[in-house]
Amino acid sequence: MVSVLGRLEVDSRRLVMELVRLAMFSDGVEEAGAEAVDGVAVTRVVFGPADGAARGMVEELAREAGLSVRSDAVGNTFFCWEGTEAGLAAVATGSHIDAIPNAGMYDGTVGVLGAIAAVRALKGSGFQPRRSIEVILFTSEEPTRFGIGCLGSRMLAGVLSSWDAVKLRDQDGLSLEELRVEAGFAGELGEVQVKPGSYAGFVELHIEQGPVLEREGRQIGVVTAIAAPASLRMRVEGEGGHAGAMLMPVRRDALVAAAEIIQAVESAALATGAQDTVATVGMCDVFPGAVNSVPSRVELSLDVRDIELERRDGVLQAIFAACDEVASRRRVKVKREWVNADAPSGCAPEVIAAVESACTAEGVRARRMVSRAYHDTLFMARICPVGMVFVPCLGGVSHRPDEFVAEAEIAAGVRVLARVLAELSSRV
Ligand code: HGY
Ligand code: MN
Ligand code: MN
Repeated sequence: MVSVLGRLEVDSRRLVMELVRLAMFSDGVEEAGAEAVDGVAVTRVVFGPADGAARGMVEELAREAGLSVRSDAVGNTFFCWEGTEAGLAAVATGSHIDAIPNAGMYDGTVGVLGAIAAVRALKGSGFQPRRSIEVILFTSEEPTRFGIGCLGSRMLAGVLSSWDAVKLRDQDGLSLEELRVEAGFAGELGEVQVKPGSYAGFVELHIEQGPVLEREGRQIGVVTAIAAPASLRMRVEGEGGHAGAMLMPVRRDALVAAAEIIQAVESAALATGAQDTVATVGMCDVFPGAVNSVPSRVELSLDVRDIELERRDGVLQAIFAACDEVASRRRVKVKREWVNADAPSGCAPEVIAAVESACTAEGVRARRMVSRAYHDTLFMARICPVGMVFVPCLGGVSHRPDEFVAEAEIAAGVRVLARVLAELSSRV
């Protein structure tokens, strides 16, 4: 472990204020009358007005910290601290600032603003990296706008081709092409994929989004693997009709069929008996959506994950079998469209070791763990050795306005991240 000059001074008060300031950039679609909870509700959809303003704030902080700024054609933005041997492959860190509707203010943002704070602390300690250190703001980590998660890191890693990316449209039919150019990201999508060997390592600071660290009184989670996410859209087609006049025996009610499918999704996940198997139907649109009309069509969005690929795919097969059974018994059609089905990623032993020695140097209580949430690290693992540093969140809550991380925990995460960056960027 590189002996970083002096103690790392992290101005955590300033960092928390920056997180609060960033949270003010929100598209504000909180449902009127939504249950009032503590915390700041943030919605920040990629290429929307709040996203643009938030990006501007982060760029300002990066420049202030002496980092250069450049963006690629899909909106990934790179803040670079040039190393003494800038010809060597860089070491990167970073995360995302987009937020799903009615989310919290720490998911992703801790990994972007915290990385800039780590660079400030390293500069303040007199450290000088041999390899350049890049803080990456990944575009569209959340699937909110285009349906697929980690759009920016998938393209950067070459997992999603520009041919497939140009087909992406949002719910209003607006294309990725028009939206990215309107947001100021021109250039060729084909140039987003980085050249092999561009990065010597990547480490992401992120909130745990689960209860383990808090429950065990640990300050840092040393991530060893990231679960395999799969998502798909389903369309259930029945027969619409008058809610009063259509007799029950002849009905082919799409919503009742969909309800059975949603139940089957939960049962298939529970049936594995493994706590790492999770499945969710997070979106359900009913057509025509009138109280006195029998639903003719339902669109469902499905999210199934597991740290073990075979087990996840077994759950998907069980769900498909249930769909076929419901379809024939209820005489409805169930159509499926894949959005993504990714393999899990393992973190690299050398990065895990660097995180653990940084925890020792900082005297923090840490434990190894898997991540069932996906992150941009899942795709950076396709092009370089990766690791993640988790900090605990209150009650394990995330993707909700009452998501919270204490200042001291954020500060510990930033100090550990800084030490890992110092270590990785000093290696030849
Ligand atoms: O869904 C996820 O795991 C991440 O928060 N986008
Ligand atoms: Mn998220
Ligand atoms: Mn996240």
